[in-house]
Amino acid sequence: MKTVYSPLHHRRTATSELDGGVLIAPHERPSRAETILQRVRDQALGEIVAPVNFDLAPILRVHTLEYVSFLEHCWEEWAAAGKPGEAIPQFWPARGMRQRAPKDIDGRLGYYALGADTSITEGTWEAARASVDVALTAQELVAGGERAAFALCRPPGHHAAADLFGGYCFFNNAAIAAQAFLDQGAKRVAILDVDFHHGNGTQSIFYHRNDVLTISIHGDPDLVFPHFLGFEDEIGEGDGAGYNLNIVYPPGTPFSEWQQGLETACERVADFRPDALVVPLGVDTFEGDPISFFRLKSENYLAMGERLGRLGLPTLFTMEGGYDVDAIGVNVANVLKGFDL
Ligand code: Q9C
Ligand code: ZN
Repeated sequence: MKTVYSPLHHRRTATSELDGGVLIAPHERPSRAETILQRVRDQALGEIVAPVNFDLAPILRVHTLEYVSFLEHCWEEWAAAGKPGEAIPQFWPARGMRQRAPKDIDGRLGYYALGADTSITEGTWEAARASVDVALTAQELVAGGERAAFALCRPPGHHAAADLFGGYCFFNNAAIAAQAFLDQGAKRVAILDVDFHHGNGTQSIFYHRNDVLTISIHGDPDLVFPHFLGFEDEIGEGDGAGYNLNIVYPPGTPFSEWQQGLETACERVADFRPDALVVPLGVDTFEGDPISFFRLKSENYLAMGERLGRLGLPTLFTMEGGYDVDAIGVNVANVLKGFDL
């Protein structure tokens, strides 16, 4: 299958992630995309193509204009305010407080953030826009008749909600691509998120809708990020009731257990009879991942891809997490290889 890649991801080079009370070098770093690209090349998985530039319209189908404008101008406002470091939120509209975006940049940062793990930097906007272009270009390949395509998105997207950034995400690439399928005439789209973390942004964007089935298999949010969403009793609301499925596993989960969740998920996807499948693909389920707690092995990603391929659906993969940079290329390429077997 074809891979869509843009070197503009290099515009996001944050130096700080707040973790354990100190600023560390971010887990979500440029070498991630380069390692994956190199492996896709080495394994001759298919042509690597550059993205087309899209305007804001498909982004605004999913994100609010106020949020998009905030992201566009955040860095210049922060720098103009004379702040010495990267833009990191510190204050939130917590319980009992007003849910409104104030004028001050510290207030706006907190209003639009779901955590303090993701700093905004010079170039973040350009990289995040390019990441959406990558997803939408791959979406067009699939809509145009390709069996599948791999959007090598960086930064990732599945934690970003309509008006929230965090968890290393700014625009929800998978949700924007799913909406693009619908806007081009698809009746139903399924999103099956296999990243270690709950796809909270994707869930919340489609929570009240029955034209997008959202499924996520992830670490128990009682124990890990995103902490406040992703529990199994979240099944959708209103028209969306029954169209969200969360499958949760504990620390130490091996592929033999995880695979049962994938089977349940795939059966639900097949029952939904979607016109297209979007797979937010994170490989932070790997046993060596530094911030996660599942125990998948590299060979398991072949089986994962093979099962997804057996659905027989037009499929778009969007790159999400995975932080063992040495293994990320092998693991991602194994999913794509398994899919095409
Ligand atoms: N100490 C994705 O995989 N920060 N995002 C965790 C660890 C949140 C992960 C901090 C992890 C977000 C796309
Ligand atoms: Zn993740």
